Amino acid sequence: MSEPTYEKDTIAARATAPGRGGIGIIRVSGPEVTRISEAVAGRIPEPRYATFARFRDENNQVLDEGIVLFFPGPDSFTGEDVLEIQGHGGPVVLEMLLSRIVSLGARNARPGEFSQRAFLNDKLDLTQAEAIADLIESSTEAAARGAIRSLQGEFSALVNELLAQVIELRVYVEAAIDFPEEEIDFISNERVMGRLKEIQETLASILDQSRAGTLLIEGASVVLTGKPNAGKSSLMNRLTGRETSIVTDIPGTTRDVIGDVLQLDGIPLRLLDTAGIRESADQIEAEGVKRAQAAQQEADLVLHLVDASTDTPPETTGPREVVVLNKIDLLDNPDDLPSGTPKISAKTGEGLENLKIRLKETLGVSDAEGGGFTARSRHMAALNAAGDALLDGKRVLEDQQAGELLAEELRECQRHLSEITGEFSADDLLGEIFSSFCIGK
Ligand SMILES: Nc1nc2c(ncn2[C@@H]2O[C@H](COP(=O)(O)OP(=O)(O)OP(=O)(O)O)[C@@H](O)[C@H]2O)c(=O)[nH]1
Ligand SMILES: [Mg+2]
Repeated sequence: MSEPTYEKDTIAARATAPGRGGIGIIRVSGPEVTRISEAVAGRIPEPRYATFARFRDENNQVLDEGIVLFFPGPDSFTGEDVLEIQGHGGPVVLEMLLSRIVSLGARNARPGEFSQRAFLNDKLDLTQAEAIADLIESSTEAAARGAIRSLQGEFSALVNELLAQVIELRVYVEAAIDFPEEEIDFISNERVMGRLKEIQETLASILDQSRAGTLLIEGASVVLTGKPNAGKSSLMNRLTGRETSIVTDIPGTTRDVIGDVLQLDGIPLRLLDTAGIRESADQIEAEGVKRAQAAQQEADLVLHLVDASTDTPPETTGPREVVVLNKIDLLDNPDDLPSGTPKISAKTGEGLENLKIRLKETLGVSDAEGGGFTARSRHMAALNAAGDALLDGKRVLEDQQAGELLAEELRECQRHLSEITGEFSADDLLGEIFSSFCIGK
């Protein structure tokens, strides 16, 4: 492990949520921690032992009493000296304590600054730091479990394994280039192509798992579309269990795009009900149709509802579009409908469980509860870019037998993968990531 890079300034922030609570914790990190501890708590507590203390202001008046914990660097969360002051969780008393600490030379921490220091001191890699924020933000149990797996380094381990494979191949290719008399051998060498394929397969499997992980954190948007009266609003209300949208038997009821959320086995879905698609002379409805079409463009998934009692399914569908046959309660023989298309009744609830299974399959997360970890779109983008570099590398090898160019693409691939764990990341990217954290984390 590299030497911790001690920051000059000492930072402080309340680590517990604002408002009143049984206890409130202030966290301090940096070179001034021991001096601040002596001034506020009258001592430097024994490392990692809960120590009772009275916290005093500059006139020796007691502000509060509670527990102090001292974690000397480098074996602390940030890698620096860290002090945790646990007082009573009232906003005023904590503010007084924090002001006292700031008057002693600390400054208020920026959002995510403790985690950023942990990252800079090699305590966490970037995916682990992101997992902390994701864990705090988790809106479902599956997301929280996924974030914990990422925090424990499961995602980084997969990426690092892949990275090691890429580096190994790159070294091999570059060595062959350095000995041109052997390069001919190397190009005809099946081993290089075989290794490339293996790396592509590993990457594809990580991408698969990340897709599920991204959904756990970021969710997916699902747009309901179809002709007027197909039952979109009825299905919306069924799925969410709330009377969010107005349902009437008048075609053209819904005009605005109406959103509600739904948990689908731990995946947060944003469900959008829209106006039925038809030509309309009504100015308000026409605007609704326009908005419906715009919402469809941006959706992760489109549920195209068809009234099976009056209509037939469309012949062609888009890639992210699932056709659903509704109102099967009105049919004498619903089994005669084409198989493979989900059949439901928004009115009776029939077929809804199958529809949910189909939804998950289409989103690519039939097993979200399984062994998923959280991932972010940033990770997906980097994995995709790494995959593109591999494809290009394979092409130059096949078409031009160009070892140099292959090595170049492998370097590119390596760079994208290192971006994920933060080994190679631009400062502004880091700033962007950490500034989205909460203060005190
Ligand atoms: N029998 C039966 N009626 C249904 C079903 N789903 C919806 N309906 C009825 O169909 C009519 C239209 O339903 P909505 O949910 O408002 O349809 P919509 O697609 O939102 O219609 P617009 O907002 O006008 O585009 C209402 O009278 C519903 O009660 C179903 O599964 N079976
Ligand atoms: Mg409607």
